[in-house]
Amino acid sequence: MLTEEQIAAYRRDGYVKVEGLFSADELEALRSEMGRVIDEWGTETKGWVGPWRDRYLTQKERETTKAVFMHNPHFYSAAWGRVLFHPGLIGSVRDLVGPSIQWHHTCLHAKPPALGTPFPMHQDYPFYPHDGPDFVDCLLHLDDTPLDSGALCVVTGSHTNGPMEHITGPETAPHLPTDEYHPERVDSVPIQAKAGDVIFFSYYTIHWSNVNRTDQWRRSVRFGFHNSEMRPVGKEPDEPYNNIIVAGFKENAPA
Ligand SMILES: O=C(O)CCC(=O)C(=O)O
Repeated sequence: MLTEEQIAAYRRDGYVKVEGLFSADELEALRSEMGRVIDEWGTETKGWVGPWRDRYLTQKERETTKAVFMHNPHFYSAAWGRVLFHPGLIGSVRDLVGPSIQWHHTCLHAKPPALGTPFPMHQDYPFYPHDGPDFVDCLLHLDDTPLDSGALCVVTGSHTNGPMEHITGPETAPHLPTDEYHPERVDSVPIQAKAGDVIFFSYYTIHWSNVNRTDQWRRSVRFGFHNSEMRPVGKEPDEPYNNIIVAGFKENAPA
């Protein structure tokens, strides 16, 4: 599904952007169904909370950012359920971490026009720690995402750090310490995207994104998939850690 170059880029850089996985009709259905899901079920918040906001936003902006986040769009729309078995998406994930793939989550991150919320520098690992590297996040863009819409920015090669210490707690979303990890201190690469593009990135890859300053929505949906041999960290052996197998077979091997 992916080329040798794309697979090599993912392994080297910790991310790769892939175009053309979805047909125009598939994309249009996903865009319009998501619009309906947001209209009927969405709730606007100001976005992730935490002390990091003081370092990423002016005082006025801190109170006026907007976000619509939503898990499990397939609870509302069959089109979104079918994506979990989309040959192009799952074939690509298999090329990166396969052959046996377990779905972990689907989550909408929508940044409304003026002033869609930013995200601080972080890895996704602390949100859902597992016992290996073969966990890939797939950011499907539903809208064209130019730089000033808050495009995803990644720190190239940072996945080789493995899991890093994050600021965590009940009052904050996990994020890297802002004194050390802030876009002004650490170089990152912005990945502008077209609607339909998917950015595959390791859950170890450091990333962030800025506010949406355009007059258009910037909607993207993150799918998390991992090799089915991996197990969540910190769960008792008898706790359930099963979820939908979207490719291959989950063997009952010791973790
Ligand atoms: O959608 C974005 O810009 C970033 C989202 C993010 O940080 C994440 O998916 O972990």
